[in-house]
Amino acid sequence: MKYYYPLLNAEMPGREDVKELTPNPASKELLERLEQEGVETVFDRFEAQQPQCSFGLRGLCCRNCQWGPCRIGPKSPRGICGKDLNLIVMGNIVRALAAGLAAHGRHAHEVYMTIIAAAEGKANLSLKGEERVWQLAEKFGISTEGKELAAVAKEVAEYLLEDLGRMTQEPMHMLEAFAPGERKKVWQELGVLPRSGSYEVMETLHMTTLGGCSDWTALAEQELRMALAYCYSTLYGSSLATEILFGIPKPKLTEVNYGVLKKDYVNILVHGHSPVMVEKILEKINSPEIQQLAKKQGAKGIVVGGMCCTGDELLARYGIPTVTNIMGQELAIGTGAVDAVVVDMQCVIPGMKIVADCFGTEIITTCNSNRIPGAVHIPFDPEKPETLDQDALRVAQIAVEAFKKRDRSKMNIPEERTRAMGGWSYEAIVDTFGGLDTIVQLLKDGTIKGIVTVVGCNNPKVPYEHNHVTIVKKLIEGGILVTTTGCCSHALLNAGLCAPEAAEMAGEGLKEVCQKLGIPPVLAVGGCVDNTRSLRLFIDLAEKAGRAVKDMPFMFVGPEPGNEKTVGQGVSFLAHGVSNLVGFPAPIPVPLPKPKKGARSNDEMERGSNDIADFFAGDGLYTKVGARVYTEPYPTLAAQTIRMHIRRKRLNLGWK
Ligand code: BF8
Repeated sequence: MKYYYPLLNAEMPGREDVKELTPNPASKELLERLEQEGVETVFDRFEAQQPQCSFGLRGLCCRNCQWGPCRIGPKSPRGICGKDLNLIVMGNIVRALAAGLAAHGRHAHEVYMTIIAAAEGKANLSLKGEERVWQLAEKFGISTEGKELAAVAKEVAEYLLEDLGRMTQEPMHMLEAFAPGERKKVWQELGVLPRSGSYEVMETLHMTTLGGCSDWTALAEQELRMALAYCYSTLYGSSLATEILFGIPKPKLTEVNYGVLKKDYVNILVHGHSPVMVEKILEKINSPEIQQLAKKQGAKGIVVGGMCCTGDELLARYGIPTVTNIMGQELAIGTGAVDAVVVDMQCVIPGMKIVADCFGTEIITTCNSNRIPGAVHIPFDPEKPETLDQDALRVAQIAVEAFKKRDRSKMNIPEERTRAMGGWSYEAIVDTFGGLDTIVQLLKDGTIKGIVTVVGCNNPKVPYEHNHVTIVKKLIEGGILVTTTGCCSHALLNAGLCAPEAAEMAGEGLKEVCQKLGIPPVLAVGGCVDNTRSLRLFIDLAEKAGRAVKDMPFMFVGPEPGNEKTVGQGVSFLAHGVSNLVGFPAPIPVPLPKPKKGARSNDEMERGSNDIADFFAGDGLYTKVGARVYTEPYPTLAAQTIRMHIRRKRLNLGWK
């Protein structure tokens, strides 16, 4: 690989490495094409940034006040205020989690407010997930006697909003309703039960401001507290609330990948995270009025393709084909066939608009938090939902009218189309297997060796999508069932691992089960907020097995962590006792081995050490929650580490 960082004991790819290793031929084709056209992408900008700052890479730079920036090294082991390595590194990690919580919190807020708008009849939306409304009402202890669905849904949404904004020390409704009893006790003893998403973000920024908390272990506790707020007030809440609005997904077969775009059709990509306005836009796109408009423009029809988590949501509910993830967004526009990209919130990179301008692609923004200069802006505001229908119609019109402007000389759609199955909600998984008891039995008798959720972003520090696909192939070969979300799921969907035929690649046991049920060994469960579907599965399976989650053969894997949001994902699972494997060491300094005093050979090494690495990877966190973080950038070694972890858990359980 082109770049080697001895400080991290890791290598990073250059463009040529990416072209050689990326598993999707369409990505390689588009990369080469954009290179020929002289269009810059994330892959070029990554190279232009080399070498990256070694302080920043290890989390050793503090920019929290105007005295700094301060960098920690042998010459200056403390920042100007006196902060040491531990405080700076942990402060950076905890602030990243706060930013991630804020992002998912804003997403959750939009969904909760939309339920209220729908329930009050202000937004023209029906509540399709009736079953979820009654279930949550029961879990929250809301009386339903004599009440209409809408009234109960509104109360449920208000409970969820409380979890997002509570300022006083009362239990969180979602945590009380869904967390395992064993964990509540652990968290109570550790003193890490949170108040709400908003409160914990405020407290974290407060603790890490100049002259704030000087005890890194207290920041580490806040990390756990905030992860619980993140998990229950934003992720879990918004996943269930989206089901209230648009229904609980069921498995469905479709085709994905860049080849779903069609040259004579209007091609519209939907991108971002919030599934609210896009549902209405989809309704308008399917209306006779917009279909006729497309014909009038000379198109044979309209293709809608999904990117990032909005794409995952639509795949799950309607089988809308997904195209790509965060690092493929520029490549998708590079097909020259995309007429418009409709974006809502998060993971929409500024570089996308630059490529869009090269290809004449219309960008339409629909969230006031995610503005892009030069884009058409038609926002959705759940507190002013009256214009939702007319706004969605306008978005659909503009997207379709962009077809006329397409420069056909620049068009080059890769052929790749891949069969895939999406829609794996919690209920869909449990029902398909025939209940939790059956899954527990399959785990106990070793037919399925373990369940691993492989998720998260892309990161240019590893070869694009290579690690996702390599790791997962080796896991299913080893009889491990995989669930996936987010950008990772796009890599796995496009690689054909989410199609029932992929059962052929699975090891003995898992292969037969998947073939019998007609399902893939890799289950695409949705967008990143839907990681809570996998978490819920882990919690409920452990309960059925009569064990704690920490003892079960489960793991959380993020081969390409990128967005700040992923910090909270990993720590949420850790707090529940599920160990993590991450694909890149930063921003925790790696404890590199060093020669022993007087050593005469390279074999005589001492284990390097630092408190934060020990906390996450050693016994610090493990003694508190029964889980730790493994870091491995090389995918074959990563898969071996995961399989070893699963094997160790099985041995401890006495399962063969
Ligand atoms: O929430 S995986 S890059 S798209 S943050 Fe973003 Fe990461 Fe992709 Fe969805 Ni999740």
